[in-house]
Amino acid sequence: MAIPTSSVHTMPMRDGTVDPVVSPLRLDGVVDYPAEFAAEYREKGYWIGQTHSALLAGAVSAHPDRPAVVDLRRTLTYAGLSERVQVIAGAFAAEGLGRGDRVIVHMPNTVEYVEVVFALFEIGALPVFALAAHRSAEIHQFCTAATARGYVTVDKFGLTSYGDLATEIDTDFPDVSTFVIPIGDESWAAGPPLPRVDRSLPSDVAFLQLSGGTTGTPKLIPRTHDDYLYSVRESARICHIDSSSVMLAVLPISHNFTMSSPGLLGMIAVGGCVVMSPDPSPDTCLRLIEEHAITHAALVPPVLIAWLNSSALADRDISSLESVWVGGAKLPEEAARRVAPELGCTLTQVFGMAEGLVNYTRTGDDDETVTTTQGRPISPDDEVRVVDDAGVPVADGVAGHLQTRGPYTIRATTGRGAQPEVVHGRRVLRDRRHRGPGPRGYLTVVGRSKDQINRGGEKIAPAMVENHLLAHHEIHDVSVVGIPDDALGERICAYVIRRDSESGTPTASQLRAFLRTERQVAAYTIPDRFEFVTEFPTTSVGKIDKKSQGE
Ligand code: J2J
Repeated sequence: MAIPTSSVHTMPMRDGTVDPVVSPLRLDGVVDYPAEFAAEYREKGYWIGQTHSALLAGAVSAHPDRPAVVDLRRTLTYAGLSERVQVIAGAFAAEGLGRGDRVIVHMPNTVEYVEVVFALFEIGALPVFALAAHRSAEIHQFCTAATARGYVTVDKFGLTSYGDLATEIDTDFPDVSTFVIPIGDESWAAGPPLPRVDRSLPSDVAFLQLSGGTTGTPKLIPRTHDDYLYSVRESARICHIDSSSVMLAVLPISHNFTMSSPGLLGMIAVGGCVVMSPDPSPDTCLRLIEEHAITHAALVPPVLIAWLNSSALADRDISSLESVWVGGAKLPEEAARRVAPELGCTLTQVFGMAEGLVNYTRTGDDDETVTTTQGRPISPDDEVRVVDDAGVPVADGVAGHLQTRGPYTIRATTGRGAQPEVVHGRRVLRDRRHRGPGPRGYLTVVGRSKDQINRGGEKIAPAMVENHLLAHHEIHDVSVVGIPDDALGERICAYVIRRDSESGTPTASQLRAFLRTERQVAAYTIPDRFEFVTEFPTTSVGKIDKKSQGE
């Protein structure tokens, strides 16, 4: 979705700050919640009129001296975080960034990440949440799709250097202000702090979240302060976190799961603490759990399984762990059953999506429910139905496509104007095949119906990978599919028809190198397997039969 520049301009005030009195921010291409729904969500107390900046301000006044964010280099209390946020907000404003500007945040799990994101909220700019794993190809796409005004990254992290990419963006997008943050060094923003006032409205789009999407262009998902923070507060309540909770951020912090279910924002909502893990390996994470008395962690199934199978488990005291939240991809039942006996904590299954709807298993659910279902929705006003291929609702317990709308799921209209069957997300939120909702509203994911590969929780649009491969001059055609995999759920396989079938080139390793160095795509989108064929299987209507390829 391309989002043209908003028509609302910020009003510089005499003291250089931005006028806090604002009219609604309009972004073309973003569909508002219909007025009657918005009124109901407010009346029911779901939307409380809070911005992300106000959320942090609340935590700062309630828990100024408690630790908020910790990484390998620094610990910030809520008061300390707030001070840095205002200074960095001042630096962004001095560069001319302000309300409604889209700013790509491309940073690893660090204290600086939290400072930057809240500084952007503070000036009313919209962070666009790139993943640290993204590379030049994806960042270029985001800059275009979001009509970005800013790009924030770090100099280097671990073995990865990000600074060169900033130079590239500077050259390719003259309108984009770039910021390269030296990790662990506070001197990069040392100017006067911006006074703390709300520079956005609770009904404004707060940020653009990314989704793997299903097409060749990235999908940017607009979420408002009101709707997102409702899901965050409820997630915190459902997951029983409070100011004594300590979450280990294992997955990329930009991902919707780590951000909000209940995630970083849930921890801030209750005054808890987030410890940033530089990587998801059992060695690093189990050590951090022991060192920081971690109580909670959000994990994708392959990471959970790696922890369960790790020899480090025997050497570490992880008794502080209360619960692991597991989602992003289907958790195998056998792994689910190992959590309580082997990690000594409870399991919460989380089935969520960046578009909105989030489901949790609940405390007090019987073992069968916790190990075999992906939970039930957060809100009594989440409407979920499961329909067949013709869009007709199926009976309880029968598999079909999921459709949903509710108080924190993005909206789109079907066809012309609003119709009763308007669903959130798209005309039909075609998702995995779901069984349910059963009588108690619990959902079980049983398969996939959308053209998206779920590689251990990382979502990949086959069309995106196909487009990059088609840029290779020795490739005639290509079809990318997900193939079943025990460890990751799915892996990526590319069926390639060479231009010259006799030549033996390109080889799989040449194609990997081509994607990595010439196309500069994120490593997780590079096919795990290449199959060289002379034709693709087709369906009876002549379309490529991806289903039979994936088998
Ligand atoms: C099976 N498939 C799942 C699960 C997501 C919390 C947790 C996860 C995400 C997320 C999120 C699944 N079992 N437990 O945003 O807030 C698949 C479904 C879904 C897609 C969404 C959150 N949990 N999935 O994973 O936007 O196919 O969000 O539609 O990245 O992941 O992917 P994403």
